[in-house]
Amino acid sequence: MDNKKASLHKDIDTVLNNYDFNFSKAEIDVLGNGHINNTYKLTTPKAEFVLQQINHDIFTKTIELSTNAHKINQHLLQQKNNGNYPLVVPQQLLTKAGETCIKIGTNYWRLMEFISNSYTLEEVESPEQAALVATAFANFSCALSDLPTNDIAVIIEDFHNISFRMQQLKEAVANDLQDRLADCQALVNFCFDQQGFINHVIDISKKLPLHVTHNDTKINNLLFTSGDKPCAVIDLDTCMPGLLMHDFGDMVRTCCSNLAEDDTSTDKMFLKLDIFEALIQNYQNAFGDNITPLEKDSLIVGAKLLPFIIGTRFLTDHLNGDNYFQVSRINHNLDRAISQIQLFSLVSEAEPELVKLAQ
Ligand code: ADP
Ligand code: GN1
Ligand code: MG
Repeated sequence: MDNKKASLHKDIDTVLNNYDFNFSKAEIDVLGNGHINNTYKLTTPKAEFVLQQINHDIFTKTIELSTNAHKINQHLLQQKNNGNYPLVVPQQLLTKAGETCIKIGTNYWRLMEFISNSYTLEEVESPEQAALVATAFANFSCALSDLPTNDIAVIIEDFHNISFRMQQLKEAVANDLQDRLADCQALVNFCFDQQGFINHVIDISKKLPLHVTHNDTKINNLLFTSGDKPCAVIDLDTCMPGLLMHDFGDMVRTCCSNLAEDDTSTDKMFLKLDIFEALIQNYQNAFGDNITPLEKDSLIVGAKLLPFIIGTRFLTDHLNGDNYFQVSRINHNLDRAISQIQLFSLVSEAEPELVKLAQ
């Protein structure tokens, strides 16, 4: 075992000693492919768990993060007991001292129930499956609709604020810390040319009501069980007050492209319109009267905004030297930015058709 691995195992042992369970025979495997935290599966003879090291550089409000998740889980459980929430609610375990997370050295950790026989998908394969995905994420938001937004902490300020993200891009361009600007100047210019769209987003955002939203509704933040049926919404790290269009937009971003988030074969990219139709129809239906007409109109704005905002964030991180999103190859963030900005262009071009599909 190398030093890094040994030190990781030592930290994990220290973390687990704080929980009231016998982990002496636990097997540890790496889980998932998130861009920020490190997540592990613990398998013991009696039960399975998810152990997560929360990236404290990014999630500086770590205690608020796990407290939010705890409050949300409690609320969802109550809704479930009242017959108002159909999905499973994976619980965060409390330490012996009753804490929602634990600090070891400079790192924060938390432990959650692992939902047995569950798995994630990176792609939606059919409109029927998309309908289930949209309904699951809408059920999640509906069940939280009576949780006051003031009770939930803001975990990352201005997370989906387009003005803030454009300002960050502007600073990254001005600094050009890694001398990378020349190779992506055209993409940068394209982003700054979208001021008309940006103004529209700013305008509509002011008129929309706040909900407790998930803010990272990627398809791989939904657990599925046999028959590819959604069984639980996971990754509550960025749950905080937000807009429904953001959650809808991230679903579209990760379900409606035929290519992966970092695939640069942009000439081969297309939008899966049948999937989009299933998403928007079922999302709106699941809300019933709990969504306003303006919120319904905003869903298509969200579908354009999420690829754009995440594309600009990848581009900013590329210019800054890949400090935020984990990368696994040279120019990985640039590739992600190219792909997401192309997706933004495709969604924008398809807008008249998308509006019809939403009727
Ligand atoms: P990240 O912040 O790294 O995206 P997630 O909370 O999404 O972390 O977890 C990473 C992966 O771990 C998920 O994609 C899923 O495969 C698995 N996972 C997370 N929570 C659970 C759970 N409660 N039960 C089963 N698997 C889970
Ligand atoms: C990050 O960690 P992960 O993969 O769930 C990011 C999201 C992005 C996503 C892009 C806190 O989510 O905002 O949409 O990558 N999370 C944070 O795939 O920045
Ligand atoms: Mg995740």
